[in-house]
Amino acid sequence: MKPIIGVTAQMQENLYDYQLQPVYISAILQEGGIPIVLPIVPPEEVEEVLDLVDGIVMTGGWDIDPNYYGEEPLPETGMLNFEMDEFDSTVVKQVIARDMPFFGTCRGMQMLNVVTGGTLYQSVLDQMDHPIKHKQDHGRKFPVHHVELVGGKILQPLFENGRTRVNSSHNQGVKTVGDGVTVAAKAPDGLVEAIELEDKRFILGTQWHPENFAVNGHEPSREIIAEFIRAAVEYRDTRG
Ligand SMILES: [Mn+2]
Repeated sequence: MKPIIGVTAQMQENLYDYQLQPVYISAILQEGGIPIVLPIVPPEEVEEVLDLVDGIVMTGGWDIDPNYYGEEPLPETGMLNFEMDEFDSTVVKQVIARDMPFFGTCRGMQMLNVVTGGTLYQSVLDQMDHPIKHKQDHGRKFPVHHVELVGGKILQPLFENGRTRVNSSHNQGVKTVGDGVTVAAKAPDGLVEAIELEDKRFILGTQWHPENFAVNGHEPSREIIAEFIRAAVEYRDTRG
């Protein structure tokens, strides 16, 4: 049986509108998982929702409320959604407690960092000294900047020369990392681009979107998702 992968969606202004880029679904299907899109439910219902799945893909989306890491919002902070922040942060907490496989991209990676006690740049462009371009104007199918693979157990073995070129579509970024968090990749301007919880089965966040490369046959990106799916199978088989 294929593993069931819960995929978070973005809630729009209207409570009844969800948005999800189909590429997440395609990439999970391609590597042998069965994706299901998760509704945003109150924190007390998250546990039962997680009982239904073998892994979580936390997708990109709105900025995270800076109150989560003890800051007042700067004018540069973008759109916030309080129900999503509450749901996503609860999911991350419980995923870590269960040691359930987790792959977060963009906002999903930032949420992993914030939940573990890290902080964010509310605006990479305005708060970093000499940032490179992190909000590309072209499609995510094409890269914009390099990253160096600097640590962790998941990503580094997949990129032989220790370096790759990634897409980039973010306003916020990791400023300080959380507890137990390993920095797995860095951009040339020093910005953290991937994090892992090394003592867990598979908990990975990438600031970029490997799913867009994976569906176009980029082997290391495909392998990131394939390894996540394998971890979900293992999790399912060992939780009894
Ligand atoms: Mn970037």
